[in-house]
Amino acid sequence: MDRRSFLGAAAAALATPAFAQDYPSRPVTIVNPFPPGGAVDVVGRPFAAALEPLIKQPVVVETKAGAAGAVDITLQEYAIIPGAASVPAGSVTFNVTNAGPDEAHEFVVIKTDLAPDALPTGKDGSVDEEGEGVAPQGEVEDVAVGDAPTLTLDLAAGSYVFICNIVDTETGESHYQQGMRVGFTVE
Ligand SMILES: [Cu+2]
Repeated sequence: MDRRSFLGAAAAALATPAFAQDYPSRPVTIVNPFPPGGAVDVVGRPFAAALEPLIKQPVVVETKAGAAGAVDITLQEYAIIPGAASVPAGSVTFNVTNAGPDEAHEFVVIKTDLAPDALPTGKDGSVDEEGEGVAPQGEVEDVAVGDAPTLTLDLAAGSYVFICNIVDTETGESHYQQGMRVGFTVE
């Protein structure tokens, strides 16, 4: 449900005749699936305050963290594929899956204004995670084929790059150089 239909549904629910009688008999909770401080939150709290004397019941606006800030991430040879191009700032849960078919991967979240293919690298081709212009926010290491870990981070608005920074010890190939890098936006 988007913000507009959420508010529309809330207004419609309150416009019913039953509302003017003895309903509701218990505290009312408005669940806001968007991050605190967002458009719904800004409208929802004054709305709740105005509602309380009318229905003579406490009205609580509850923010469900992560309900909107979730992104599916598919790792494979050799790409990182986000299920969305952007997400609202705040708590973000990444649902990571390694689709393989053969190799373990990792998922590293880097805040940077650099292009995905322009991060500073070391001699082995891997990204220097302490390099200039690169601010790692968190990661999941050693994700085996078929594994599906989650990673929840508190992310500020800005530009990000997701990478897999594994270097194959047998072939010496860097997964980053092979294409496991993609840009992402937190709004
Ligand atoms: Cu990899």
